[in-house]
Amino acid sequence: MMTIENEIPYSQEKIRNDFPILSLKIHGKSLVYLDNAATTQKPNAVLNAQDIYYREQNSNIHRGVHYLSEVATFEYEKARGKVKNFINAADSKEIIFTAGTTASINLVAHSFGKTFLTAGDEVIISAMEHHSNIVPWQMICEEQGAILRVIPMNDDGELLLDEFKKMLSSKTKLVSVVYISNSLGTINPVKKIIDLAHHAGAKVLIDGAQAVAHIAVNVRELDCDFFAFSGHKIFSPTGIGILYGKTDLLDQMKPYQGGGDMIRSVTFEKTTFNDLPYKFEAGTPNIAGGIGLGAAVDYVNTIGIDAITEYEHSLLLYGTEVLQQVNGLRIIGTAKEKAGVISFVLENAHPHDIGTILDREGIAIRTGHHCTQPVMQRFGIPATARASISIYNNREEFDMLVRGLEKVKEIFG
Ligand code: 7TS
Repeated sequence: MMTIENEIPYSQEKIRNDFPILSLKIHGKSLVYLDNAATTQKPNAVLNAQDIYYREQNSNIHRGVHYLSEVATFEYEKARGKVKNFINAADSKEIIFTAGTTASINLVAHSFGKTFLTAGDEVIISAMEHHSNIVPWQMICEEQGAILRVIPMNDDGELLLDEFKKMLSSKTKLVSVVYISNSLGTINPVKKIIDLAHHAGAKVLIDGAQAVAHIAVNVRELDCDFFAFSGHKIFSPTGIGILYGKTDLLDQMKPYQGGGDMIRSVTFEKTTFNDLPYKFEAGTPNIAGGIGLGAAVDYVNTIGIDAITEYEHSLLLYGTEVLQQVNGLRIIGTAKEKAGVISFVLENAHPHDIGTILDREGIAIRTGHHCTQPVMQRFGIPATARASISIYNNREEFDMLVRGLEKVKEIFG
């Protein structure tokens, strides 16, 4: 077995020690956490930042002149700046705090949709979208009389770009696609998709939920119009996320929700809206979550996103190799460009049974449709078992997963 230390310039042992939950015993066994596509664990740096906020800085933001409010506002806005730098946005006002990817996509669907979509216009998504990048578009298309179209994929789980090209026309107003599929692991050629869509005059939203903790994201290089992600998939708390949007577009879009903080002045006759990003941030936000996300970005920067990509890729290759040796196991999602998500089915065993038996071994994987029912329909299966990787995982854990699967096979034959 290869050592990890020569592959990542930050020792595995140190990384594992940064995450207190990893030392838990589950059913008397050491925890093997391979459900990172659902949510990542949190390092001490993030836990401490949240704790300090609640113990020493807790106050509402953007309103008080008192000391605590100024400190809380400063820390929250500092976190916004960290996210801006992390994804290379042009300006902090393009970074909108939301509750997560789902909230970010709903914001764009509603706000862009109400501003720009009219009857007969088209929105294009792909066959491998998470439900959160399907349902909001179905809802707004129905409301506005627009048409929703879907880019198909091949048996490896790769999008058919030639089909996409044929779909594009002057009617296409928005293309919304996932960067990395949560159920197949496919890394989509989003730069190419963005360029093609722009050529047709359409705007592009990238669902970066599974990308942001695993590969470098540079929104200006991609030239995407919107980019959405969740904090909890990048070592931060739940209930915080980001919508990046280009200033000129966000400026033209109607606000999503009304309330405090998003206004400049209110009378019963007329309300004027606040500047970006506050126009889209109605109400008291998840302040501790935002500060936690800032700490998570610092943490990722300490390790280095490129080192993370490289390490996780080598672990993906190892995991794929050992899992393929399990008799009767079939991997779903075999794209050439893949990230650390391995979905599989096993002969004679339902994914839920696999998950339950592995749980008794302390191994956490996800089973089900992963909120991508159309992907399951495309592959003619009800569900998969899914192991998904983060920086604290290692080869021993994949060896344990394989031993766990051998137990499943003993039971189900
Ligand atoms: N888009 C993708 C690609 C996702 O993987 C997820 C969550 C979402 C959007 C929604 O993110 P949320 O934070 O707003 O819920 N994916 C998963 C998963 O694979 N297992 O649990 C959640």
